[in-house]
Amino acid sequence: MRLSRFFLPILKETPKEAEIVSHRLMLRAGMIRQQSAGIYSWLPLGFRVLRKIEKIVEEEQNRAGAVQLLMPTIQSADLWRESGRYDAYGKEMLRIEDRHEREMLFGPTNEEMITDIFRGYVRSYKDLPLNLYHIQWKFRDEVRPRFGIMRGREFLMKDAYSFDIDKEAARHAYNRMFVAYLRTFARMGLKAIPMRADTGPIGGDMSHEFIILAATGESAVFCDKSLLDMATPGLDTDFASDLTPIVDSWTTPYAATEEMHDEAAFNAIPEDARVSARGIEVGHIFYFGTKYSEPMGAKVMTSEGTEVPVHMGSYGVGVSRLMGALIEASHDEEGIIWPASVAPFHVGLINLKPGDAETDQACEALYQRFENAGIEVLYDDADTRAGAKFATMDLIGLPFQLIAGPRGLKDGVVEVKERATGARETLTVEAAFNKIRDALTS
Ligand code: 5CA
Repeated sequence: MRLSRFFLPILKETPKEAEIVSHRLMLRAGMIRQQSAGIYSWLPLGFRVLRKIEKIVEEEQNRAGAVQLLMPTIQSADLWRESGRYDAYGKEMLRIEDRHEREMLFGPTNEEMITDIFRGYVRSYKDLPLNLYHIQWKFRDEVRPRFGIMRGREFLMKDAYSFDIDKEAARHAYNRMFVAYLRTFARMGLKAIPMRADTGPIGGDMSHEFIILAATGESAVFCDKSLLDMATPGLDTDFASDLTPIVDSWTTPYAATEEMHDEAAFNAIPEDARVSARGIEVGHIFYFGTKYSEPMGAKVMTSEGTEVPVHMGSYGVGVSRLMGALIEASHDEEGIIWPASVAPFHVGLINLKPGDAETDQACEALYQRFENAGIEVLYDDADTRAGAKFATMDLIGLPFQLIAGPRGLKDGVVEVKERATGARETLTVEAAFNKIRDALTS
């Protein structure tokens, strides 16, 4: 992508309304724009990151055996009356009336709708286990939308729903999502800690929140330090196998959110292993048995020929919130530092002297080579000051910068800067290309 043809509305001033660094940086880097309280447009740079996050979430959901579909944002109130949640959900639900005076709502979550789909088709234990998910916009009329997209009113969520014949099978479905979540967040370079959590309006008796430790996190959390160094389950994880040992290893050390905190249990661990911090909830998984299937009549035939309500769980990932969490976890004074897996582009190619024939030619050739190699490059071909170019590249945080100017090119060299470390190297054009390509494909 050529910067001259891209839409990257960088803000010079630090926006006053933004209280936390991720919100400030997303506004300054032209990634999002607030349209109403807690409702944002995703500008091209932000949208690219959102898609990358979605893709990782999708790949890991698919790997764990979940099947993707897409449900609408608008739901009928009648469906929610069946579960009893229409009135219970309160003011957080955005209620709408259509032209026929039918009561509708903008979905804050989809337990009812997925249960309706399930009961419409599935009759037998032979069709289980089943886990269906989608990535769709949700609306919750939060009392205090804040911190930008971190606590929005409209936000993008991945929500999966599992259906099993009994509690034991449902536990396996829960474990699969638990492990998929560990992998998902690790692939984004995040350390997410599963913590025992309250179930709130979703319900159920078993639940974990996946928490990123960050000073600006909204919740107080408590955990054992050992969880910070646990190894993530690898690519070779067999999701059909018994995942209990993995889940046990992650749930045995103490970890709980404020609502579930047990001071005595926490104090029983050695003082130097106690972590009391703040955290950002990027995922939340629930097992709630027959809470929805029973009232909504989602039943299946067992192998013995009896009919039973199906056991369910639901599993959410805050896809849009993750972008804020990623920035909170990885930035410096100059701006964002994206991990390569979610970076909007991999390389920023800086032409220090557009209009200079030799520099233009070298940059064009590099631009094409990167594109042909499947490496996403943002080519700053704009006629602006070098200082402004560097500041913009640092702000938007692409993993590598390749800086080319007439002086270096006279000697056949360019500069490569690694955003995360700030390390700079002067290399031949060939060596610079190879270095970046190898680093991104290793
Ligand atoms: N149906 C269940 C799981 S599928 C559910 O709705 N769970 S939830 O309420 O915990 O939300 C799932 C995830 O969405 C949360 O872990 C959080 O990361 C994200 N989320 C929730 N509310 C917001 C919000 N207002 N803004 C941004 N992300 C949010």
